Amino acid sequence: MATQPTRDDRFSFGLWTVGWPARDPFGDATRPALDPVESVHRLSDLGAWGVTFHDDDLVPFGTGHAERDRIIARFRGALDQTGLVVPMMTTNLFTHPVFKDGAFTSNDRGVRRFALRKVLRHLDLAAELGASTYVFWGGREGAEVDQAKDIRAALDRYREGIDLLAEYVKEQGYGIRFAIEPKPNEPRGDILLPTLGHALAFINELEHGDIVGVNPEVGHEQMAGLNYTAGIAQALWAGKLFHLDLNGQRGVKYDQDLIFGHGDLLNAFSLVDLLENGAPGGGPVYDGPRHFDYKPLRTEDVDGVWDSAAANMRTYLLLRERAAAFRADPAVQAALETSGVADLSRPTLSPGETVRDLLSDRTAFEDYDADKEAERGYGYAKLAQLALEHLLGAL
Ligand code: GLO
Ligand code: NI
Ligand code: NI
Ligand code: NI
Repeated sequence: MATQPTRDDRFSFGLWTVGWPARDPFGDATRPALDPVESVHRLSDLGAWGVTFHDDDLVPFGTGHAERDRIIARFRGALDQTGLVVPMMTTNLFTHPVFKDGAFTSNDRGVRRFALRKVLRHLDLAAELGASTYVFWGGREGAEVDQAKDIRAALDRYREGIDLLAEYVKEQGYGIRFAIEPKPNEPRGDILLPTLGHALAFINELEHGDIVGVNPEVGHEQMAGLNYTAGIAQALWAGKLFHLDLNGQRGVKYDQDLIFGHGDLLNAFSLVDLLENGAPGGGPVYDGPRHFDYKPLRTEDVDGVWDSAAANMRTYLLLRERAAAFRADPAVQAALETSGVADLSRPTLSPGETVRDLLSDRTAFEDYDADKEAERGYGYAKLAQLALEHLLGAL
């Protein structure tokens, strides 16, 4: 099987990923800024399919009209030359000091109005460039001081903002869907919509929630100690997996944005298995971009940047290959059978059966020998080891 990426694999990268000059809270940049046009060419050469970006990644904050048009035209030239597409775009609502208390949820109304305008302008460009997804990562929507932020009011304003923007997209007929990216903390002490579950609950409260889904990031869920694959499965179940951010994270700590697979590798394996092969019991599948939101290590020079970009795709393809072998292995099929994995897809009540029928079914309770039934082993240890051995290429 191929471990050389092709356009069909639909790998995409944020301009801000490879382009990160590696400035961190404790140190200066260790690499020069990259020209977005060069990034497009390099990503294309590596076999990527798409490129994504924040408004300010391409057009620096505060750039005048004419210069903005020139920059965009030059960027479009690179897209045309390479055939790279722009599947997703997003807004930087976190770098400029004006957003220090948030964007849609700043206590300052003027900031909130400015944030909406900043998004609206970039949404118009997203429609022009044919992006189908628009991501909202509310990095500054949060607080450090409990008394400083009325969370209920902040959620009202968050909803007002997202609904207004969604209504605009519908009115304009842009055909763009929104994807909210949860994150528990960093840069704020606590961020609103900290996990995928919070985001799904928020979406349920929207007026235009039909075009709003989630963009879960591996590291963000793992920063909250959560299981990314399980979260992705729930987002699929809810019909809300509109996009995803792939990377690596090693435990509950700062947002590492490692190369995909360079964190919890077993979870990366189960993720690729789910994305590529679907759930064992069927159900909705994800057919969107395989988007990488990682940061090349600060220790790397420019060569290391491109090595790391290639590593994300190669790791994904290797895992895809191992996941296919896992599913095809008769020993795995037998282990799944022993574990009763497919049985979970069977409704607990039979067709037409009512709660009254259940109450009168003595085998379900009165005659049910719980102690005896509890003797069953589920065989999960064997299943886990089969997964691990396939992952290692031992089978
Ligand atoms: C930061 C986020 C950020 C978003 C990006 C897209 O932790 O992952 O990189 O993905 O702003 O909206
Ligand atoms: Ni992130
Ligand atoms: Ni991250
Ligand atoms: Ni992200």
